[in-house]
Amino acid sequence: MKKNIALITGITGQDGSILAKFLLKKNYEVHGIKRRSSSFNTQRIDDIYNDLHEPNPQLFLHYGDLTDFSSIINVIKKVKPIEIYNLAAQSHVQVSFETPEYTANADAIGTLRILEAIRILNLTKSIKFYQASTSEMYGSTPPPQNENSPMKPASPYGAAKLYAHWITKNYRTSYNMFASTGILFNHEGPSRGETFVSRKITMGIANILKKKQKYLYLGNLDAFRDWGDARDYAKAMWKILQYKKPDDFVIATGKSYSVRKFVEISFSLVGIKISWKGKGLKEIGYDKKTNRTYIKIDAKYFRPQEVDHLRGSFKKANRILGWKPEIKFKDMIKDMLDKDLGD
Ligand code: NAP
Ligand code: F7E
Repeated sequence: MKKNIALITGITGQDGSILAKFLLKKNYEVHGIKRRSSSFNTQRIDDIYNDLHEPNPQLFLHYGDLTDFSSIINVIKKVKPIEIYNLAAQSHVQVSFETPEYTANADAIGTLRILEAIRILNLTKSIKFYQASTSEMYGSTPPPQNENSPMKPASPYGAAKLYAHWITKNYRTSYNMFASTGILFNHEGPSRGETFVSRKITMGIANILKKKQKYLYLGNLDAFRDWGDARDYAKAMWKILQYKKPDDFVIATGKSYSVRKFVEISFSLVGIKISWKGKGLKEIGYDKKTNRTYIKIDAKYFRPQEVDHLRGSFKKANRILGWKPEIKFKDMIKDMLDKDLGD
């Protein structure tokens, strides 16, 4: 029987690595695009990568970069996938304020490059394309956000992703391509990048308990996010491409918590009750029993513009794809803490 072949851009990232494992379990042949870097950047997929000299390899890596059209078109031509998951991106919102042009090049034009490669290679009828859209596209639109909510991005990242979202929809309509988007709200887990707030908190706690770090420095504690578990969300990406027609789907949990609450729950899981005192940059999070300070505020973690509150409605995905989040918020934090305490 002919194998399903998937190509994942961003395979070395959180979602790419989880999706690769998910697709391998479904018996796909999985190809991934990785960037050249001066040291190894495949830690998240090392456990599934077999030496190609061994019999029957199922995972293949190709050098490429979303800012380099020739690498994109060559990989697609060589691999001829039936599904492409475009997960590669400069995905850090704060970093996008410092590298706005690069972020637009990789996240916005990078998506266009893939769509153009598919069109130029005359593969529009044989490839299903998935675009990793994001709740950051909603920006200042108040919750709950769904597929029809206005999109008012509040960062170079959000704006670049909105271009990618719309160009995907355009190629769907203009060229009758199977091009879908998943508008995913924040999703985390033990392999989350260390500078996103969730992982920064769980790693910070582990480092404090191991006496490797004294304080956890954070920015805005009062933003609300709808945090799900990346393992549930990888499943949603696959389901989106298995639906009979291309479409757009919000993937979220429908619940939101503040960063402050994330901190309180995480510390409570290691037996520390956090209280707060002070205001603004002088605010601290501390343990009343011991008077030990754990959290301090650093102005450098505040963004030029904040997205105040994201909480998604996943009704459409539930109704059409039968998808719902399975892993509970607290269990996800526990898994992250277990990983960081064990490292
Ligand atoms: P991530 O951990 O930051 O991974 C990003 C991946 O993209 C990495 O493999 C990275 O390679 C690769 N990459 C970056 N720039 C590239 C370029 N110019 N060319 C080729 N590859 C490049 O992100 P993630 O959390 O897995 O998110 C996956 C996708 O979903 C991203 O598009 C993100 O914007 C989007 N998204 C994420 C969330 C979330 O909460 N996680 C929510 C909504 C949407 P290196 O390993 O070499 O850096
Ligand atoms: O920030 C606040 C920060 O960087 C969450 C990406 O995956 O999800 C992610 O973007 C909140 C923000 O994620 C710190 O101001 C406070 O309000 O973890 P984050 P994000 O910006 O929501 C979306 C859906 C994506 O698509 C993105 O790719 O936490 N915050 N103090 C902090 N954030 C960070 N990073 N570091 C702090 O010290």
